[in-house]
Amino acid sequence: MKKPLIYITRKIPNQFIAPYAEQFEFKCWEHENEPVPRSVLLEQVKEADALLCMLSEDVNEDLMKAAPHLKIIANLAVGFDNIDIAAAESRRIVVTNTPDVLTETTADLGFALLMATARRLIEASDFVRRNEWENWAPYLLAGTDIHQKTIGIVGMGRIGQAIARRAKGFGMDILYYNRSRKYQEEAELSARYVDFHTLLKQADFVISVVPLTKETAELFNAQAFQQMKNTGIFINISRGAVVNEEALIHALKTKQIMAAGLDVFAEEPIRSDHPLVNLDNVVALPHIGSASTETRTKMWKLCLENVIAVLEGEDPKTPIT
Ligand code: 8YV
Repeated sequence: MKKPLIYITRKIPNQFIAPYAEQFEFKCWEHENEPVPRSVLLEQVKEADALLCMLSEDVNEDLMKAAPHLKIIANLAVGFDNIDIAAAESRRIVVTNTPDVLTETTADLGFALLMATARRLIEASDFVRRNEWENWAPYLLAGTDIHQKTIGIVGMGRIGQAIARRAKGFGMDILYYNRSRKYQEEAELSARYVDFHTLLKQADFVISVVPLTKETAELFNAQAFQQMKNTGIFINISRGAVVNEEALIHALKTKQIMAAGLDVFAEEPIRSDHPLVNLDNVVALPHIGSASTETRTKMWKLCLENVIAVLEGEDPKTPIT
């Protein structure tokens, strides 16, 4: 009998697929660092029973049409804004993501960005590298404190809560805004539920942890940045498109807000001539929220477990719906 075919859109370390090689056939795009060209992808998924894909793939109706045998789409990410969920549902294709396994790693990165922007770590490191450290001076590269300040967490899901736990350890006041109020969690985290505008006005650090949806697209617009404190710092570890980048650039240039730490951008990857890269008050990272070796291993494994479960007629561990 023909083995079910699992198509993977990046080179996957062999150790992850080896345990399943007897029962399943694997076809993988040959590069780890380059996305599969669309035309190749459309051709290669033709016979696939399962698709294991990355955020960089637009999994739309055309792709699903090109893969008529598809039973599951397993995204190597917790976000799934790259997948047309309605189209998958109408074709009865299961969609899975990788929640939980990346929560703490992504929260670590969020906090690292917060600290790097507040204490100007990248600027300071570049200063030493450029051999400009000639004297000590009282306000040399002086940043702003983190402890005892107010953090405003926009999106109190798993990662938002993990950010709150870190903030609690730093003695911060915690405000949050979420679609629905989380009574139990807010009590445990000593977090206070406020509306979006109050959060913007009162927080010293505003951190975006919301998924990208129709409701959150450009949530952080000109009006939002105007409401933030002039000493405020904006951190984004969710999706670039929740921000109106023109408005953010304006707010940073005119010192409406003090700084931004960004792991995500509206169009990725960005190049070094992107206006957000060339501002001293921005720390820009290449979407590495969950990029620790340990977590990547867990993400690959979870994706494969989901794929195998569905191909064997069982329920996947982490379906989206
Ligand atoms: C991924 C992410 O690191 O999970 C998500 O939604 O944005 C990140 O964790 C990355 O995009 C890999 O697909």
